[in-house]
Amino acid sequence: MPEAGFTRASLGLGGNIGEPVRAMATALKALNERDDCRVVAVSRLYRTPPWGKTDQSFFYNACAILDTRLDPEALLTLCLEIEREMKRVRNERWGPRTIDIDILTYGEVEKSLPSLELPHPRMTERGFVLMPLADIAADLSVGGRTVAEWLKDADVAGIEVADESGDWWRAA
Ligand code: X6L
Ligand code: MG
Ligand code: MG
Repeated sequence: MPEAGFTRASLGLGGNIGEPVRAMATALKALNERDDCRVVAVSRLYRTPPWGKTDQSFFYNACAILDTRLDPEALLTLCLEIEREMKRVRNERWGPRTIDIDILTYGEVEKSLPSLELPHPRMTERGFVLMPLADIAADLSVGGRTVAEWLKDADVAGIEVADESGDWWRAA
């Protein structure tokens, strides 16, 4: 249970150009250093084949559990700010990126705004999200099933563990 005033959220992180692992680690440290956010758990690090637009490099992906006092919109703004500080450039849709930080879930909130849909509408189809998320939140309920249940039906072909430890982000 998060401390009073905090809501437990889950994040998906990924990247496939430059130094994506360092970028993901830097993002997690930036979140953890804030008074209004605490990184509670981080998954193993995964190397994953590109989805959607498949003619690009493999990605690194991971997930994190974050306790935060920010509301969903403020958390989204913060994630986009961190992406921008890390020089993310938004070129083609689904194309290569230095870093991507997605809010997957925010407490039990279900909402649909043009800028933010919770839970993330496609998280339950994506092996590169479900596999890391199952490391740290297998029993989390999303759309009526747990993360572990969604993972059983997901395509995880080609996904490999790149770092077995949950603290790869502290050293990077
Ligand atoms: C048909 C059409 C089937 C589109 C799938 C899937 C589109 C995923 C976009 C899709 C479709 C996405 C990552 C990625 C992207 C990532 C890996 C996306 C957005 N982000 N592949 N592809 N990891 N492995 O973080 O997720 S682009
Ligand atoms: Mg994404
Ligand atoms: Mg994104």
